Amino acid sequence: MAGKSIQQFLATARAAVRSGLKSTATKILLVTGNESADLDSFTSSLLFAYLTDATADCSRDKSIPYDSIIPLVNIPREEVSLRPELHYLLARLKIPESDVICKDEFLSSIDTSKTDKVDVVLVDHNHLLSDLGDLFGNNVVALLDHHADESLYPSAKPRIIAPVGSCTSLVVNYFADYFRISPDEFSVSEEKKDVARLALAPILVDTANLTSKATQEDKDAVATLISVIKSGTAGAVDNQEEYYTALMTAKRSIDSFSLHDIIRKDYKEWLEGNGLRVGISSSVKSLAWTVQKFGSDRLKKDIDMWAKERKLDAFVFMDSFQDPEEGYRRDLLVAVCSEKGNSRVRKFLDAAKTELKLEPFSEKDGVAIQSSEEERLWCWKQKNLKASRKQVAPLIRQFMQE
Ligand SMILES: [Mn+2]
Repeated sequence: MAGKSIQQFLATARAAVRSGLKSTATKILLVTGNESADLDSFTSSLLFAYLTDATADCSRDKSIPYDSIIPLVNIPREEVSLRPELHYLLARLKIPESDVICKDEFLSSIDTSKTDKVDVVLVDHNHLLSDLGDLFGNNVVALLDHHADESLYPSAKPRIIAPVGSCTSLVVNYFADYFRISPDEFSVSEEKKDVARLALAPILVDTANLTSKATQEDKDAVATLISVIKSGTAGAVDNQEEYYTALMTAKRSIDSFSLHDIIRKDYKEWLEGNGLRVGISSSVKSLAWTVQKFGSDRLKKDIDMWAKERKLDAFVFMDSFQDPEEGYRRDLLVAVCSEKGNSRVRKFLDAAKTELKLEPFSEKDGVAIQSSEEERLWCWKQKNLKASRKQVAPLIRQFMQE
């Protein structure tokens, strides 16, 4: 079996997008992650698209009724540069950055008046938002995710939502047959090892190398991938710890970023049925680092500007980082951005204080930004370390929806 490598698959898909997908005969399967376009979203979509194609090639009846399978990075091209960990992973796998397919490139390649030509697979989210949602919200045919279930697309097949550490684990386990090493196989191909290396990256990052948030599914997926990567070698070629450390170092390399970039880098936004909008930024650097680098006035001003740009009613800035003394830490900053948001944010805060175990900063934390009733902005240490944006978003949205 001489299948396409993952690099060749992506280059082919990118070429199809470049030459245009407007032909009426073209039936497209679009596989997209969420709008944070983190490693998990990037990898889940590429992996699902590639394995859908690769496993169809293997079967005798070519039963996949698509002319093109497109893995999509759900951000405009210009935002790719805000993801140093993606840059690192692509370089390590020798995938040209120009081969990844971004949202703006895809949308200008298709005839947006013929949306019935596009079937959609959602990975790493279960609600297709913004312009993609407007265009293809009725075309979701499959979904695999690990966020709170919004009970949409009941006919999607498969429809797998499970609270695993990384959505990529769900994709790996869904395609377990592809990774299974048959007893007569002496060593798997380098092509397949690269697929496993790709899949391993987000799982290690999302579970801190299986030390946090890892479920049995994540552990099973990692065991599967490692056995593929190590097959036929003495085991010294790939080092899991080194891989994890290199990915995390890349992910934290944001020293050259502007504050505006830090705010928009890992950002998600929700528009509720009543027209209220909340945005949540997540940062790999502490609030203290951010305030020290840019100043509290500048931070407040940039939050203000961002809220206006995005028409927000509430804004949340979350961080997670390693404190040299206290270990793993989280902080939470919450800002009211409109009159409508005011009472709702306050109700959220009442609930969040216990739910997220919020505590005021102490002198030694050195965070030179003060909660201010007048400015309607508050910040805390978040002692509930398990609550990431996956938990914080549904909590604040519940009050925004009222
Ligand atoms: Mn994810």
